[in-house]
Amino acid sequence: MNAAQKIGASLDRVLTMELVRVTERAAVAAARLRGRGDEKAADQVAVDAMRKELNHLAIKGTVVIGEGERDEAPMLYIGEEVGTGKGPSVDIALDPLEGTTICAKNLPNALAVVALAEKGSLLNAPDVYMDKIAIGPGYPEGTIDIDASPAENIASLAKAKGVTIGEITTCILDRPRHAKLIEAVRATGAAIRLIGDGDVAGVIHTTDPEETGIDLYLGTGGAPEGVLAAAALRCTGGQMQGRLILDTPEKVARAAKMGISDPKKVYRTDEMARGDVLFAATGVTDGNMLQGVKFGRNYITTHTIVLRSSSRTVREIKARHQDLDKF
Ligand code: VTB
Repeated sequence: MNAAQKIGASLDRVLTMELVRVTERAAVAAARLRGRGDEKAADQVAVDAMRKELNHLAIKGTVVIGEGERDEAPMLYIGEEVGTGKGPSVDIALDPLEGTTICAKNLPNALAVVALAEKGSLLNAPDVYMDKIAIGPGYPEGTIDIDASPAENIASLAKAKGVTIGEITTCILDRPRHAKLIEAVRATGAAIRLIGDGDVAGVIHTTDPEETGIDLYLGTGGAPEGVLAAAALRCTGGQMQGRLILDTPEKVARAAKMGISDPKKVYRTDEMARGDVLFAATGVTDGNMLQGVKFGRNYITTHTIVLRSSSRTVREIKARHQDLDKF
C-alpha cells in the first residue's frame, strides 16, 4: 500500500459517516429559516453549524472551495484550516447552503453539501462561471461533448439510452443568459426542467434519472458548484465536463494565480475531483432526490446521501435525531 492508498483507506473508514453529521447539522440550521425570505441569515446559520461540526473531524483539512476569499468571508473562507488537526491532510469543498434563494422561498432542492478529498486533488476553481454538461452513469465515454451542439448531445444521449429525443429531459438554470440554449433544446423536442437555483442538485439529479426525471444537465453556473457536483459524479460514475468562463483579463489573471494556465481548458470529472473523494449532501427543502428536514414533536429527521469514490457506494441515510439540544 503506498502513502496515497493509506490515506484513501483511512478517509473511507473513518470519515464517511462523520461527514454525514457535517451536512445534517448545516441542513437543520438552515431549515429553521426556510421560507423566511432571508437568504443571508439562512446561509449564515448553515455556515456556523457546518464549521462547528467540521472542526470535530479528525482531519487536517483545508477549505479549497468555500464561502469566498478570506477578506469577503469571515468563516469557511478559501484557505481556512478546519478539523482537529490530527488526522489525514485533506482538501474540502463545501457549500453549507446551496440554493440560498430556494431556502428563503422554501422551494425544492436546497442542500447542505460537502466534499472531502486527498490533498491537492480538487480543482481550485475561482468564483467565476463555468459552462457545464453532465449525464449519469452507464453511458459510453464520449456520449456527451461540451463543444457539440445541444441537438447533437441530446441525440447522442437518446441513442445511448435507447429512447426517443422526446423522452429526454434536460435541466437548465432559468436565466436570461440561457435563452438561446433553451430555444435550441426545445427545438429538438426534448423536455426541459427549468430550475431557479441549485445546479449542484441539478447535476447530481442526472445520476438517478428514474428517481429525478433528469437525464442531462446543461448550461452555465458557478464554478465552485461545478467542482462540488464533479466530486459527486466521481463517486457515482457519471460524466461531467466543465469550462471556466474567463472572459476578462482580470479573471484570467485570478485563475492563473490559482494555478490555471489554460483559460479555455475543458475539465473532465476526474480533473475536477481526482483521487479518493467523499461527498455528502443533506436535503434542506424537499427535493427530487432528498427529502427536506422535518421538525417532529420530539425529534428532527434528516435525509442525506453520502458517496465515496473508491467503492462507488451510494448510501442514503434517513436519521431521526432525538438529542435536540445538539441542534
Ligand atoms: C448556480 C446555482 C447556485 O448560482 O451555480 C448559480 O447552483 C449561478 O449563478 O445555487 P447565477 O445565480 O449568477 O446565475 C446559484 O444560483 C446561487 O449561488
